Amino acid sequence: MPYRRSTLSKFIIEEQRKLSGGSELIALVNDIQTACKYIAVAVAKGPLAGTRGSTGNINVQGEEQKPLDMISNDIMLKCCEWGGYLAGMASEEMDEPYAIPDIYPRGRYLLVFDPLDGSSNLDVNVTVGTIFSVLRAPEGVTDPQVADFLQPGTAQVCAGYALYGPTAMIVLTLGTGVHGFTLDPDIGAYILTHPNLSIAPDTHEFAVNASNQRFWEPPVKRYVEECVAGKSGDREKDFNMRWIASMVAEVHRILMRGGLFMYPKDTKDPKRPGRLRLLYEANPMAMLIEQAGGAASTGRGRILEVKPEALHQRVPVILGSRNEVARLERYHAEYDRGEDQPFSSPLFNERSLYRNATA
Ligand code: AFP
Repeated sequence: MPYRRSTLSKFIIEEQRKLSGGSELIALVNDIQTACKYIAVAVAKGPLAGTRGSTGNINVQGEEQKPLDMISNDIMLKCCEWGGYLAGMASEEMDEPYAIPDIYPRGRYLLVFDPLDGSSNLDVNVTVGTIFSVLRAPEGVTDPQVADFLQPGTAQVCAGYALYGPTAMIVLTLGTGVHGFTLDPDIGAYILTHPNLSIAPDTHEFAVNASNQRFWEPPVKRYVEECVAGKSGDREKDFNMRWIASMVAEVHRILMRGGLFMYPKDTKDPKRPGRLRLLYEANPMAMLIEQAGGAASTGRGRILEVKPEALHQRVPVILGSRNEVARLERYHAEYDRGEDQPFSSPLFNERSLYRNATA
């Protein structure tokens, strides 16, 4: 009996009863799901709607903007601006925060989002997604400035992503566990299909862009070398590797079957401590991962405790099965204390127990 299944709308109303003052938040999540339905249709139509290719524009990130990046961004703004639940919005695709038009009432939440994460995969038809995070606006703030968005991830009241893949899904947390909903195209509703997602503490699968190996710090090199060495190395077990270049797809895989994902700090661009953005990629994903029993770290500390200093700030990301994240944090700590295990010295190509004194 399909009508007996729980929908996202029904689920969040039932969750509201557990949350203090959650009615506005629930209504905001409802507007977000409406936006995600529109984006799902736009992504699915793709070349049929003439939305492939490039706009020729470069966004604040220095990345090429796809037509669907801008269409998805506009859909999020238009579906969420009118309800009276938001004081403001910020997005990967906008240099500055978005002011709610004066014709609409303003509310007490802030919405930050990446409207179409993984969009460089659109032309090759690989899963992409929308990542969203909800914060409370500071008390009394109705015209939020950048500083009002610069809150640590622990301040999030809701985080989630929409996934546009073989099926369209929304996975979200309101702070009481992680739950997955699959879009039923027959009725246009997201159906609860994955309640109470939980990540296994151990894994044999890791995801990293290995082409950046030469730019990694030694603790990351050490970890990946051990995974690649498999049974014949220190880990004494074989690992599998994945890299989809779409964070939503990688995090979803980890929520489904465990694993480790990392885009670590590297020296590829000294001005960038990492590739992924803190406010609308790392923080919402970190909240989901932690709520599902995993861990999310910069390598040297919990992502959710990073104090943001800029709207589009980047951060190193290591997340997934908690025992693997803990191992990487240990390797970083040993490296920082000069106690790391043998590693190849970039200068003398020899293995030494301690960092080369001149390094
Ligand atoms: P795009 O949105 O520009 O495709 O970037 C996707 C992303 O931010 C994240 O989803 C991926 O994990 C990561 O970048 C892939 O980065 P590389 O292209 O360097 O592998």
